[in-house]
Amino acid sequence: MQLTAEQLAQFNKDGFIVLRNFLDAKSCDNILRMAQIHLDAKIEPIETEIGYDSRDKAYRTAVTDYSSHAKEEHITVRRLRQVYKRDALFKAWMENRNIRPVLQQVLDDEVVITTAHHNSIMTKMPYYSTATSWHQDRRYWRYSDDNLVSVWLALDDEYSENGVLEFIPGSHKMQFSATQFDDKEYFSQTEEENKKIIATKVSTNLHKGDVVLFHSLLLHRANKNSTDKPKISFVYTVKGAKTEAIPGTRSSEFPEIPLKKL
Ligand SMILES: O=C(O)CCC(=O)C(=O)O
Repeated sequence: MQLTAEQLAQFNKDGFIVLRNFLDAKSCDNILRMAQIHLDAKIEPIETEIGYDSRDKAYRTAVTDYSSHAKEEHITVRRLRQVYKRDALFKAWMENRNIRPVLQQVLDDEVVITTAHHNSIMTKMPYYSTATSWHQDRRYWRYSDDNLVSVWLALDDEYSENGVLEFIPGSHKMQFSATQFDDKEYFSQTEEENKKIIATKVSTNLHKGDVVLFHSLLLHRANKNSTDKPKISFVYTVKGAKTEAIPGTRSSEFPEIPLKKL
């Protein structure tokens, strides 16, 4: 598949694009079934609901040991980390050849998987999940430039009540000052200037097999899951081959997987 010139222009302008019905239902169900096995057995490395939200900036920038170290029985898993190595099904999706030409277009470069970032099965569990505040993913990532894009695969329906992603179109190109963010680098919701920007937010319901590509600087957030069914999604991040992880940072501590140009 290739994006049309209009779709590519839309991605560059908005910072995201939805590819409807990209992966077939059977493949999604297979991934979901395997994810469920890892979730039920709480196979490390996992990030718990508490771990996801309570960490400070220094921890999030430097962490390389993704184990939760949570010994309690009743932890709520927020994400399974390092999924590339967990199962051939996960690896196959991250190396999917149909999406590669699209990734080459949006990166305008050859595609490299960064296993340091995202590389996750992302969950929103009923009752115990929390909302995610407005943020740019790039804030804890250390690279020579911003040419990184995340690939979000909906494994089932995603909508406002179970925490579908919301985006601020064009925010990947906006210039912000440090005062517009709080001490965890979430985009402050109380700043008058920010309120006007937040008012331009958009979101769209996703269905099984839909993919959203979004730029690493795009402001996004999500509600908590207030339904009684878990929401489980797959997200991984790719970068352009010319974009380099800064040595000595967490971004450089995990293997990169260069994908053959198609
Ligand atoms: O599912 C969510 O709450 C959003 C997750 C997210 O944006 C992130 O972890 O970067």
